[in-house]
Amino acid sequence: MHEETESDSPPKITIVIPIYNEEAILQASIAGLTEALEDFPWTWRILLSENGSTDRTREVAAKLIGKHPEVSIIHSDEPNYGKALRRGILQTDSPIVICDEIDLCDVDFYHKAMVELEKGADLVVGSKTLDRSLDKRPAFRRLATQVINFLLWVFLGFEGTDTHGLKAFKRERLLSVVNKCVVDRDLFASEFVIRAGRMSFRVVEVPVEVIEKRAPSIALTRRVPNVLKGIAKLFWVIRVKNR
Ligand SMILES: Nc1nc2c(ncn2[C@@H]2O[C@H](COP(=O)(O)OP(=O)(O)O)[C@@H](O)[C@H]2O)c(=O)[nH]1
Ligand SMILES: [Mg+2]
Repeated sequence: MHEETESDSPPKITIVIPIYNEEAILQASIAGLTEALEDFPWTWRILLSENGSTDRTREVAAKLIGKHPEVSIIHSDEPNYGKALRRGILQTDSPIVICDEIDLCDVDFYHKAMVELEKGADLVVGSKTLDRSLDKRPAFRRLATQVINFLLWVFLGFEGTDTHGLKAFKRERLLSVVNKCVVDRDLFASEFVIRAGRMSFRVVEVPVEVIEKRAPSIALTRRVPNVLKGIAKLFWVIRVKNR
């Protein structure tokens, strides 16, 4: 159900998916996602936001776009998850943005999120740690999520249960939040959720089931220094400078 209406209005939803070195699963993930969205009750498009890939990701994406007119891609050179997400959000003109990941493609979350947005939420966060969530990632990554949540709670006053991963929101309402964010890479997603709460937007969490199609492309240990640096910067900007 991705045909656009007679007018030139954008689809109701843009699904923004940051991708980096995903040649192995990109084709199958998008094929599966477009198929799962065939009976989706809202109009949609998929925007792949790629940066810095050194494998055949862009080549695979180009072939996909030829086959699926509802899929498009933007590219830049520096590998950076946060920048990719931000660029995708700013680029689209759909009223609703859903942020997904290529190893998840969780249409069940899209349904749950649309219900919450229609009930009045501004931002819906898919949480891996609620009672009804199911997190099939290895124990050390589940622990890492808890540790990050704890640091965000202590240093930034975060009161929720997850910030990284699946999200859906009303784009225009949340643009001011995106524009206030000062960190990129992994921590952009956390800053976005925390700021939305601090700016009194209605943030709702829904439980998600996380069954990844593969392990992360960048090892957890390599991400730690940047995450700690990001938390320190956010502490300074948000808690000390109150910006
Ligand atoms: N554009 C872009 N996407 C990235 C980058 N790093 C990870 N991603 C994408 O972000 C999503 C989640 O990455 P993943 O490696 O599974 O890490 P996880 O979120 O910790 O599980 C996937 O769609 C990746 O392709 C990056 O540097 N740039
Ligand atoms: Mg993953």
